[in-house]
Amino acid sequence: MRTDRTFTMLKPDSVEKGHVGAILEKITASGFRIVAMKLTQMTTADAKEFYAIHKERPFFGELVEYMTRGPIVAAILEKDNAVEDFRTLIGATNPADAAEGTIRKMYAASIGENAVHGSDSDENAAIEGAFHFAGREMF
Ligand code: IDP
Ligand code: MG
Repeated sequence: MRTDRTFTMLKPDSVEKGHVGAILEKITASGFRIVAMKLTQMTTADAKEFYAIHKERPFFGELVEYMTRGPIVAAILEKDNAVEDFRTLIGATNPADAAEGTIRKMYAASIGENAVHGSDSDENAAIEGAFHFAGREMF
């Protein structure tokens, strides 16, 4: 299992608010190389599958509505220790708890609309990257 790749989505709120350029700048300035990237929109079925682990949670319906309401930027990122380092860069799920200078502290509005996704394990990084990209779209 490789340990140098993670998967991210700049969520619909980031696209709506025009934060894509600033967030990508912060990601690349932090040493991540963009391996794959596209503007795309998840269907309801896509979001239910992507977030299936949360299907029993009370916020699941709200999460699916949010993640499908507009385009996202999906990307695969490469760096040593990618998963952990990217989770550090984005900060806590709730921006109120996120460290100063993290992407969620800077750009997230709430625990629900929290600007960015980051994979939580090497295994999920591979699954999530393959969910959004074909092998020929990875560089
Ligand atoms: P993570 O994105 O930091 O890994 P998870 O617990 O995996 O956080 O939750 C997935 C996503 O579900 C969050 O990023 C957020 O968009 C949403 N979410 C998590 N907890 C809540 C909540 O309590 N209320 C509303 N939405 C939530
Ligand atoms: Mg998670």
